[in-house]
Amino acid sequence: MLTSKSFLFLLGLTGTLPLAAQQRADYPIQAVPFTKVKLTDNFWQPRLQTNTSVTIPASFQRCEATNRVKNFEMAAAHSGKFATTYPFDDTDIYKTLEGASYSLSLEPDKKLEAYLDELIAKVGAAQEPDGYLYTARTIDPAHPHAWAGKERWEKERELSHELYNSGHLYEAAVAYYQATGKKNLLNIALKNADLVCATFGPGKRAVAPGHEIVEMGLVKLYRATGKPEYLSTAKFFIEQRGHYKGYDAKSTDVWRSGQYWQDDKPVVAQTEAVGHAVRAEYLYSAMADVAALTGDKALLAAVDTIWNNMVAKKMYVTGGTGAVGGGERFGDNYELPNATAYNETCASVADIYWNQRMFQLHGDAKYADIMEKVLYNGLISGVGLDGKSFFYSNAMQIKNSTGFKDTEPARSGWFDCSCCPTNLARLFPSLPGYVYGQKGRDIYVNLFVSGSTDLAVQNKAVRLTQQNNYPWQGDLKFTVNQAATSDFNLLVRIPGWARNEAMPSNLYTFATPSAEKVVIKVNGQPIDYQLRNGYAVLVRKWKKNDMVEVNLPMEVRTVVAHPRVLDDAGKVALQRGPVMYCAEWKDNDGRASNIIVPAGTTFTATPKPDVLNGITELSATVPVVKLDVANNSINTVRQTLTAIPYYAWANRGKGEMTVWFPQQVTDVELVTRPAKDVSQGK
Ligand code: FUB
Ligand code: ZN
Repeated sequence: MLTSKSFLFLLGLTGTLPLAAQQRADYPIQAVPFTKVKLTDNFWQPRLQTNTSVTIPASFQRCEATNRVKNFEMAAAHSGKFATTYPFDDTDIYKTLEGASYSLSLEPDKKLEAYLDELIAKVGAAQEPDGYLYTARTIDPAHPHAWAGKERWEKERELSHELYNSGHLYEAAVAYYQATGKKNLLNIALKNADLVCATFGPGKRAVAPGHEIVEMGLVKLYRATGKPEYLSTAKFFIEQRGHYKGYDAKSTDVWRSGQYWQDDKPVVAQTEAVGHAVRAEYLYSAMADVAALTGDKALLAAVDTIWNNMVAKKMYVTGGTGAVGGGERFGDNYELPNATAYNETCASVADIYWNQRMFQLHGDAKYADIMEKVLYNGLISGVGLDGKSFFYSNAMQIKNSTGFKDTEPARSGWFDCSCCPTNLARLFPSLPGYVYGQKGRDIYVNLFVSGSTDLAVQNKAVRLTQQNNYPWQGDLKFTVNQAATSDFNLLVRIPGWARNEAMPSNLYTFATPSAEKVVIKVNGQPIDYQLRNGYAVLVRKWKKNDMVEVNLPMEVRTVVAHPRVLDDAGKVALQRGPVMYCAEWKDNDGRASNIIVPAGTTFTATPKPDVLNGITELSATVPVVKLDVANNSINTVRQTLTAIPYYAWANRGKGEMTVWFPQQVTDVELVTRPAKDVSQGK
């Protein structure tokens, strides 16, 4: 891994950088890079391994089999016909390249690197002499993709995705350079970025990019090279939103009003998370980046307001976002339907990026609480335990009676629009980078994952080791290891859920408060600690082998939604630690929609190492509604409810699933006729 200094040196830029770029403002808190954090746990480490050994190879294989690679070959030859469906299909290659690069940073692999070099050569060959790179036009410029427009960029505001492709290219290029020190992909990206900066900007062309991410990508190039144009162009793009004259401000249609593209108002006037959720959350991530790097207070205030809106009114209890399928978008405030929940996997990926940045800006544990919620629930539900089947949308409820038509009841290997599998492929290997943060002497622990990290605190090396069996057990152990005594503050996140807060807003609350307290010991002695912004602040002169133990209460909690979430009225969800649970047909006599969880139900939590790659299962005896068709009657019987982690559903065939349970028979949805074309199980 190269440091940014050596990187600047290699680019020959150190001598020419303006002072402002050398002493640039930045996030007050730095994430400890993923290359400095080694995971040894049983929850994430196997997933990262699967990503490397299954997901990434499968992604490349599918990019080849579905002609995504062929598009680059044809663009290089300037002959043929664009051979896939969408003009952004190039990005599946970029995203997989990015994930594979992170993987290489963690685990060198000469064969993989050679394959990436071959692929990069194909990408380079498809680039036009001035840097333009977009196979959907270059293959046959006289007949570009229907979404691309006759001329370059002419449909960028709508659907061409030219700048979206660029953004993913930049992210991949920085990742590959950092992993290998090779500039092959980086040079392609810089050439493209220089064209973009020469084309767009004050006094040049203006556009609010139709699908954000070029802004985040430009910021990464700016960090890597120090070239101010990359940052100013990112800022320029963000500031273009809300100025297009062709919308109808009064329209309630998300496209006609411009909301779909977050283009209905200038960003500093935006107050709600709106429109296409992936677009939106990439925009908000970029707003945080630019606010951090420029100190733009109005941008910061806007992104804070939007975050509050999303977390208070537009997020599922699993952390999923983007409730509405039509437009893959955020709904209105409190519009969080279960039977038609959309929750695109990419939106969860984007949400991790955004919340990490918010944490780095503010140092508040609430952002890591959201990251944790998304990671353990709505994000990893997106990939099957096999590592090669994926959900595009993440349902909250599957009802047999609807014939599985409303939501996606089973994962698929690939999609025509295959953004989600490749987005997961790039997120997983970078996960160790979300565990710790540092600001001078303050070391933040955001995620609880066994493993170790090597830090430098005031130029002294400190190794911090975590041992735990999270998320299944709440006893966490941290060992501090360094040669000499060291003065630093260890800030351990005390999750909201361990402080009687189901969500850092009133969108979800626990049905009953818990009296259990978080206990912290240092070298075996209980200590009083100060809680600052959700972190237990442990101030100490640390000695070699000092040990901190934190005990988080792992009771089963029932969660209720804000009364304005109509679909959850009279219902509860089940949570243990950070994990949300669901009931699936397989464990519950073939149904899930007939289960009632009355107030006061007592649950047992049982470790099941052999079930679904190792889970803790919840069970309780509860009433369930049964039909007696022969006697034309309905009654309730007592039955064991078995609940599994939400992320693990749909790994054993197709059938009913629910996250929210009615508390009384009045709230059971008594539509029970099974659709004819539906079979349960495999
Ligand atoms: O438009 C590119 C990607 O395709 C979006 O991020 C996804 O929502 C899907 O529409
Ligand atoms: Zn997606």
